Amino acid sequence: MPLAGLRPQQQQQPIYHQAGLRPQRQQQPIHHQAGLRPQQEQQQQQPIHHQAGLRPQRQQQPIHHQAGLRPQRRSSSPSTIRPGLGPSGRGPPATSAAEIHTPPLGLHDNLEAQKLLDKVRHVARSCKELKEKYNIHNDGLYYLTTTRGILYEAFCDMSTAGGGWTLVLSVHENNLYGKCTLGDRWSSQQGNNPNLPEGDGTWSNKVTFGSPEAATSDDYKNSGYFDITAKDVSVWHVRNNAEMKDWTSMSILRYHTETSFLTSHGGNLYQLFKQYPVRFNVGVCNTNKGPAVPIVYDFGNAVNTANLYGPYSRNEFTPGFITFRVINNEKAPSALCSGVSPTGCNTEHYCVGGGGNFPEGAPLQCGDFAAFGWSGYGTNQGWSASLDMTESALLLFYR
Ligand code: KO2
Ligand code: CA
Ligand code: CA
Repeated sequence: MPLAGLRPQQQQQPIYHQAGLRPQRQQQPIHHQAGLRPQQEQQQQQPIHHQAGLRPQRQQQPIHHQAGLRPQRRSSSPSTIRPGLGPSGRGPPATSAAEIHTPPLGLHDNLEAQKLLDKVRHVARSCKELKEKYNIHNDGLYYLTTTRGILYEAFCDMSTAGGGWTLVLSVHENNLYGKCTLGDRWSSQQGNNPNLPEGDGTWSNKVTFGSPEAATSDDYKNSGYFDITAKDVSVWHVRNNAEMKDWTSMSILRYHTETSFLTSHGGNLYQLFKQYPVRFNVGVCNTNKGPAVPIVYDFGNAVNTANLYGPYSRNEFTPGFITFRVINNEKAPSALCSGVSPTGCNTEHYCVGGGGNFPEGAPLQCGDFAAFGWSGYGTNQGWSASLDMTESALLLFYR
């Protein structure tokens, strides 16, 4: 299914429905236009969320209860007093300095607040949970939360092979000529350096960066990368700088796994790369390879996958797989080989991500897309990947 339906359905509705505003009231005096309802006029001393009519039920409770963010009630304590709550933290609203100085909500604020509340009505740990628990089936951005309660926004692919895919990372090559320089977050931004065998260490740490809308324009990693317990991955290669609504039409390759391979590797890539460190000199080519998992194509096939890489590369891999933590002739690891299973040891030409030390021709093979341009930038000759591959970001989803 195309990405046309990127945004949840309710957002298609007329504005006044979303916001709970009533069109016929807009002729009324200013405080009515601002989204106040008549029955609440006498209650204008109440905290803002009451005035705005945002909370139809259980108006005594704080917003995070309504939003379902906190399953259990918090025990009251003097240090948890919030604006609009009594000293107990849950009594009737009391006047506080914060509300006295807060200006009344305008129409615009009310609309945005309602949209936000609609969005936080369903918060889950993964897109799969959103789909299964709440029957959400539109592709788009949703809030997710981690085991520790970190709230973040992620893109959900609810269409491919049954949906429920959470975008957790993108590997983007901003400058193939920069060798472990700025933007090489999935290898090293600190130069090719034998003293930094893990480089930036991104594959096995909890650093997050980027944003979903910029996933095709810069590297991206969210908390789902290490928080979600998943079984399979899906990968899209999408033309750099493509807009989210165009991601499927601007992709050159899309596939997913169906073997539940992550289950036996800790449930996500953060755990898998603890087992298979992306670190210089932890093993030798082929002998110490991580899992090579067969793929099912959603766009493309084995032949055009092979052709995304150079002719020399094609001689030393088998298409139809995704392979994790491979090691090249010089003991430099790559994190993943998208679409292929290596049989040879020049993996730097068709695998991405790595540590901080690529000895051959140093520093020429160091970087997120390693040595994709070894035989010329985007030439698709010798060891070089195609221009399409070189200029597409790798988006990886969990399910
Ligand atoms: C080449 O010409 C070359 O590249 C090899 C690299 C590729 O990763 O290891 C060797 O350096 C070789 O000596 C030579 O430089 O070989 C199949 C021939 C390519 O690019
Ligand atoms: Ca990068
Ligand atoms: Ca080589």
